[in-house]
Amino acid sequence: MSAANSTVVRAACPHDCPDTCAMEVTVEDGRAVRLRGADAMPFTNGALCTKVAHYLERVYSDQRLRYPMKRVGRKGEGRFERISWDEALDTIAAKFRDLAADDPRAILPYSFAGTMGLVQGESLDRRFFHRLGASFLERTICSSAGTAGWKATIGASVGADPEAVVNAELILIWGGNPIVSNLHGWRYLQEAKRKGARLICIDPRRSETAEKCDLHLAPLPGTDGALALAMMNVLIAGNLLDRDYIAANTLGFDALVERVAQFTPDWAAPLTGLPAAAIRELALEYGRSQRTLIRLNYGLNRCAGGGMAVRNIACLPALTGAWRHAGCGALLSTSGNFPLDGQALARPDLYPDAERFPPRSINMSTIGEALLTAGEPPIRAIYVYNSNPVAVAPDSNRVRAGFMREDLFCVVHELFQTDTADYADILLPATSQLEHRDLHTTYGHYYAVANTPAIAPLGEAKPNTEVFRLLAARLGFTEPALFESDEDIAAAAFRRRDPRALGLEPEKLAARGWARINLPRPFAPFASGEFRTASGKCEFYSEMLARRGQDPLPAWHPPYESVLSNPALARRYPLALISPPARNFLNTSFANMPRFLEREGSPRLEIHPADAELRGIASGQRLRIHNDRGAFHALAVVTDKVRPGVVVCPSIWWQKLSGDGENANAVTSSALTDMGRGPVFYDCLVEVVHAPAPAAEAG
Ligand SMILES: Nc1nc2c(c(=O)[nH]1)N[C@H]1C(S)=C(S)[C@@H](COP(=O)(O)OP(=O)(O)OC[C@H]3O[C@@H](n4cnc5c(=O)[nH]c(N)nc54)[C@H](O)[C@@H]3O)O[C@H]1N2
Ligand SMILES: Nc1nc2c(c(=O)[nH]1)N[C@H]1C(S)=C(S)[C@@H](COP(=O)(O)OP(=O)(O)OC[C@H]3O[C@@H](n4cnc5c(=O)[nH]c(N)nc54)[C@H](O)[C@@H]3O)O[C@H]1N2
Ligand SMILES: [Mo]
Repeated sequence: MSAANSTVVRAACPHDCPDTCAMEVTVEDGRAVRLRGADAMPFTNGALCTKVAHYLERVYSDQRLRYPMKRVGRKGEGRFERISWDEALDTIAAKFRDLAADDPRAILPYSFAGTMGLVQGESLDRRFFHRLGASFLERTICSSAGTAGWKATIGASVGADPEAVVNAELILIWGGNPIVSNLHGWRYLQEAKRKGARLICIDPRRSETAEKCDLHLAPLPGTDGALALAMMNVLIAGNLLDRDYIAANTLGFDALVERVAQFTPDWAAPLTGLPAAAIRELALEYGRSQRTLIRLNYGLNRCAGGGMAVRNIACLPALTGAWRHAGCGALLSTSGNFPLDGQALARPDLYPDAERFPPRSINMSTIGEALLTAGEPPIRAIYVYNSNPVAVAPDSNRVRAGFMREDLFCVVHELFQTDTADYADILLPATSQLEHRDLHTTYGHYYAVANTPAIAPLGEAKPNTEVFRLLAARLGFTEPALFESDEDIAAAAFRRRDPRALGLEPEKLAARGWARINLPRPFAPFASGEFRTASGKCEFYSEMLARRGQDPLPAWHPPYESVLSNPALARRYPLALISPPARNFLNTSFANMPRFLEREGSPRLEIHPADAELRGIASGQRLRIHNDRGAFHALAVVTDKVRPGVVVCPSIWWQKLSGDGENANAVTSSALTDMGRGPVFYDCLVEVVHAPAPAAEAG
């Protein structure tokens, strides 16, 4: 029976994924009853991933926080008591007012990509904390190393058109697992394969994607920079070059030739753990065709040399001239082509008194240290939204110790009672994507997607923006920018006069739900140069890096922790651990939903038969994975999907749902990358041993 009040509302998937799907929500009598991928949106193509296909279970989950609460137990214990919104907001405002009178930089916002929406993720929140004069947060936890490396070579986060990749004859999938983390992008790669393209996957693990490729190369983690240098060496030595393209569109070719002469395949072989012949063959195959695409992802930027690795890889297509063809070249992110008005969204000009309080930045990737060391001023309050730092930040023992501080005032605004929420003094209920308005750009295609609210907020949940408007009023702020409606914020997000914004007008977007930015189709961004660097060239020699006193040329930055770069550490902890995305989780989002917990089973550690045998380990046994920073437990999966010397824990588990109160970040390091000050999650040596059954472990 069809309900009288049935409507279809256009929505956007808010999650941190390159695909940013357009969705349609059917609402009957105020309740969302059906959610599907929009058919007409080319990239979404009517399909959703395994997780978001069941999104309504998340929206209507009985685990949703429905009203504000204050902590009644110890920090981390997770015991709370219901309070009113008035009490919650008054408490926060009073605390912030007190701290701000002394030094507002004692207050730190902490957010990431729980929603990727411009409105709920980077508008009023930014304005509010700017106006307050709070510390700035360096949002580095995902992609900042790769972004910086790409920027040094290419200039901005712009790359090959993901809808045109069928033009490529050879595709390298490098440091990414699109079947898991970029499913809609994978559809285009598969189409290329059907049309005859050869797919090569470069990943330490034989991932779901590697299984479907023509060739899989498994370098040791953190060694992609060396592999790319050796490929350049072979291309140059073999004269597999587009000399015209190089002359017209690149900077520093002669210096590059000189630099990479030393980086032969024989040099790279022991570093990468790949045979020199395989490296040479890869480079020759790459150099033989101009119609090549490198689809990089951020899996390879989470190590000491993550910035340089991406910088080196980004040099390859300019050597062969691959950029001449649409869908060819390389693709890391498409985000840099959206004509966003960042100043209008975030209003950094609202910062009150830069002379008295020089702006201070805190790196989110080292939040444990930031909370534990006395800064100037120390952090006395943290306001967490759109993120779950206790579970996702590296070196969780330190992160938890920081959040344990009795004198730290902690606000968490969340949909669920996450590991981080357990440390809140005040816990606020947040709306889901179906309950608020938003506007999305993306890093995986060239469409903007609008999100119209479909249902009323559940319980007393409020959108991020609404809470900041209420707090601004309580703090006596009067700037109109702090009280703008979500609709007005969305309407001003794009620079109207930028030709790329043609077609992105708010009314048009809201009506159809999505629109491609106004770019030629297909889009070949660097077919005739026009790189986004200062020189307008692809910079083999980077003037930006030179100015900063850094090595201006491609170089090799070894991992902090590996058998070759740190043999003393490797004698105690010989195995390299990586903890890439699990198929049924999205970072820690969805990792509390029964359906997905059931599918993932329990934390697993994939280990090669040779490494397992050495330690007397069999599949199904409970393992303890440890190093000097900490330990966590997982069930052994003995498999040749991982190469010897590497172990893999699909992630990210909620600590409190993992069985032992820990996840892979118990052992990861909070050291930072060479560029972009990013985290090094996949640069981590461990040892693995049998663990006693959990019962015997009590105490
Ligand atoms: N289902 C699902 N989808 C997701 C996510 C999720 O958690 N779950 N996360 C989202 C987020 S936050 C992001 S940033 C994006 C991208 O997410 P990424 O974390 O970049 O994930 P993947 O694209 O899966 O790439 C990880 C792959 O890189 C490999 N890898 C690890 N270390 C190295 C290395 O040193 N070199 C090379 N060559 N490969 C390495 C891993 O084995 C893995 O197969 O995906 C998003 N999509
Ligand atoms: N070991 C290991 N650690 C990793 C990674 C890894 O591969 N291995 N990957 C890293 C990467 S790439 C990333 S991007 C980070 C991800 O780290 P985060 O961005 O922190 O991602 P999530 O864990 O999904 O947490 C997002 C939270 O935001 C909440 N949320 C969603 N929408 C809203 C909203 O509208 N309002 C509010 N207030 N809250 C909302 C969700 O419920 C969720 O709990 O993790 C990093 N950590
Ligand atoms: Mo990420």
